[in-house]
Amino acid sequence: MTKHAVESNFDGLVGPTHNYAGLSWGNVASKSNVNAESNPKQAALQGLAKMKALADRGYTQGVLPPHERPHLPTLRALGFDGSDEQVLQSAAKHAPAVLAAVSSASTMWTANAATVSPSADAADHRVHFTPANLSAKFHRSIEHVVTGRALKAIFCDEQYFVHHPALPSVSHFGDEGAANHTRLCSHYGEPGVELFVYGQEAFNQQASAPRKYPARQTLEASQAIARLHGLSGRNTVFAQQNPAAIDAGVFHNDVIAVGNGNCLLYHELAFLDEARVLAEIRERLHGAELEAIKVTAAQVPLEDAVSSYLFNSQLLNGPDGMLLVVPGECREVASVSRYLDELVASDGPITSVEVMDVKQSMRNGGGPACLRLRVVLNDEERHAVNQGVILTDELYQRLTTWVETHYRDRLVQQDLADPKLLNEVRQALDELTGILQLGPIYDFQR
Ligand code: SUG
Repeated sequence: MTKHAVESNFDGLVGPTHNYAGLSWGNVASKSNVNAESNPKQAALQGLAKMKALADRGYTQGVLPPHERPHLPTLRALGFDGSDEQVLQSAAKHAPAVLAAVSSASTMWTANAATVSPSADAADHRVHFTPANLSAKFHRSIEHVVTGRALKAIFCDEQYFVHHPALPSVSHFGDEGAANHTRLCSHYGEPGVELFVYGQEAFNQQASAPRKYPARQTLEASQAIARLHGLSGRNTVFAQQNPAAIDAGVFHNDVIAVGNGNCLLYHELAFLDEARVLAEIRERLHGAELEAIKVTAAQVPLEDAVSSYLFNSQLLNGPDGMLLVVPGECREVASVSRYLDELVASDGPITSVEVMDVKQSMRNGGGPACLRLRVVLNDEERHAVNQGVILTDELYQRLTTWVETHYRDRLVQQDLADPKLLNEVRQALDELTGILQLGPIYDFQR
């Protein structure tokens, strides 16, 4: 029997050290804004405003906490010692790039937090979570331990939820989580097709690979996740990303395609073998008709897709068709803005577009879809979630006040060595775990 289920979105709350350090080779926005001054307070408020707008529309909206940054345990593991102040000073003097990496607020992009498979797809009928090892980038590779703790604190009932450790943290199993994973289905509560998109095969050097920029996700990692989650060949499809797209700055599949329900919106350069991918999805879609909306390069050139982040939108079920939540930049790029008008005027499943301002995150290559982790939950599972993280009007007000109280409105690279910043972060996060009822998830609390 099909159970009623909804898609909930868990957004990453932007952390107090949000800054532009140019850490992500292959991510065009990150490189072009290196050393720009950031505004962590504005970034966090923009993220909260997006969450509130979707909660107000009736979507189940959750919050995932930022991590402790700068991350002192990592600096100590790398040989910096003494008091916290000495560790920071020494790292700033001898290894400023390392200090920048351990200070990134990159956990805000929770599409990279984990891969999640709904219970309707899994052999044991439980929801499966695997935090992404994010091994392609040092600053992101330190996320998965605390991400795992946060997910366990939120989805804690073992009757419904299964938590796997991250895959081995080596390039062979590079895993970027839900940013390379899309689920298509007829109803959320029914078995669906899980589409795993990878950039490269690790054990087959002959296979085509990008030349300029790194492929962060391997086929072998995607296959391992599917095995761990108890998925079968009948509900999985593996697709290679077009290497030309990666070389144009498409570092995750969610920069070039987005799916929801039976609808897949994608650019013609998204997949290497588009015909096979679509045929396999159609074959496994359990009776539902796939609505594949292909955007051609003539409609939206690849570089416009990357600069506008058209595909890094949230595609959501609405009362009268689907809603596409796009970043403000989409209205600034002529080809994309024109395309969006045509899209909603057409007879297709996407009937409305809403624009969100997440510019602070966009400057680091993170649009609306990067900021959220989708978790499909049936009614019983939804009740089993730690309700402390579900956004209500009251929680929104509390978090807004919390941000206004603790966040700076200006941050540059030199500030990262400031011991006062570390204390501000710890004080803020200590309070936050109380607000969200998470318990002691941070290293400094243990
Ligand atoms: O991993 N940017 C992130 C952006 C992640 C976007 N996520 C998805 N597409 N789902 C990344 O490249 C830049 C940080 C800096 O340069 O300061 C950064 O990590």
